[in-house]
Amino acid sequence: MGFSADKLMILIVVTASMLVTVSVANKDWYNGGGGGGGFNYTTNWPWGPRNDSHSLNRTNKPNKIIVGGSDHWHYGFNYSVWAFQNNPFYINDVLVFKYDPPSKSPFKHSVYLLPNMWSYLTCDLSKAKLIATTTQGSGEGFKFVLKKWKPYYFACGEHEGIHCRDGGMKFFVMPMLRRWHY
Ligand SMILES: *[C@@H]1O[C@H](CO)[C@@H](O)[C@H](O)[C@H]1NC(C)=O
Ligand SMILES: *[C@@H]1O[C@H](CO)[C@@H](O)[C@H](O)[C@H]1NC(C)=O
Ligand SMILES: *[C@@H]1O[C@H](CO)[C@@H](O)[C@H](O)[C@H]1NC(C)=O
Ligand SMILES: *[C@@H]1O[C@H](CO)[C@@H](O)[C@H](O)[C@H]1NC(C)=O
Ligand SMILES: [Cu+2]
Repeated sequence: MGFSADKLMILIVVTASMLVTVSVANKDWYNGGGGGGGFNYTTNWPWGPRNDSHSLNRTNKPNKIIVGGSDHWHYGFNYSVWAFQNNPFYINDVLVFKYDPPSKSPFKHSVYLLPNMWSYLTCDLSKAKLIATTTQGSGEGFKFVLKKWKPYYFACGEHEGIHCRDGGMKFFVMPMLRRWHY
């Protein structure tokens, strides 16, 4: 598989997102969560306005975040953009993946964790770990707790990676440490 300009672009975008995440987290840290300290959430963001009610709620409680919001987990939604727009995520936040089981829908989905950035960029599922089968997204959805301070690379594993590659069904998050009580 060649290294196309497209992939290089994604790499740059992904790296930029990490920097943005870190800098936002630091701002929270230094301001004690005050009011954003002049960081304009409307304009200082790569993809414009976003619905970030979860991240602006400055409590120490973990948030429960539905992946894709009302779009849930489906083919053809840009989850990497969604993840950008919903940063920051915090340790112990819960991601909820919702999708219909094969009995209810012709479109099957699943959730895998990819081992590293490269497998994420190339949608290489060969070393991926299945965390939710095609049936586990039904009802209340599949819940995944962001337990550690590390990047998590999520992808749908269906159609030999096509959902990941062409369907936008991949994103990563780097959960931040939650501020202490104040
Ligand atoms: C952020 O930028 C938007 C668009 O320029 C503006 O309408 C809004 O008032 C700004 N908010 C703050 C807090 O400066
Ligand atoms: C943002 O999301 C929250 C919870 O998901 C919802 O209650 C709220 O109406 C949304 N706001 C906008 C502007 O979409
Ligand atoms: C923030 O979270 C607290 C605790 O979960 C909740 O009671 C409160 O309604 C939330 N505020 C907003 C604006 O979402
Ligand atoms: C998602 O959006 C980003 C930014 O616009 C773009 O670079 C990327 O190719 C999109 N991914 C898909 C699968 O459409
Ligand atoms: Cu899928």
